[in-house]
Amino acid sequence: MKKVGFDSMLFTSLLLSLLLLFIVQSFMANVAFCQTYDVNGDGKVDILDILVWANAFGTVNGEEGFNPAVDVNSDNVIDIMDAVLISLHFGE
Ligand SMILES: [Ca+2]
Ligand SMILES: [Ca+2]
Repeated sequence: MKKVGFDSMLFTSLLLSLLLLFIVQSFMANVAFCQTYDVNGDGKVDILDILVWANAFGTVNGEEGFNPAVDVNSDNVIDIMDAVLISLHFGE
């Protein structure tokens, strides 16, 4: 039983490491692409941009409903990372 506990802890650590790596990569991708976070183009980053994100949430490039403007980390998936990145620029 102890071994199972250790394995799940190792697994959790691995997941956290991957998440951290993913976040760092997302930020670097953003710097490279100079993506705008004002996804609806009204001049500021606010809750309306999050609503635009929510409408496209869960879609991948090529699917109906996919909005490339909301894919701010350019990974061809509209997921929580895009919302996090938009949120980080909230009010700009
Ligand atoms: Ca906006
Ligand atoms: Ca994305």
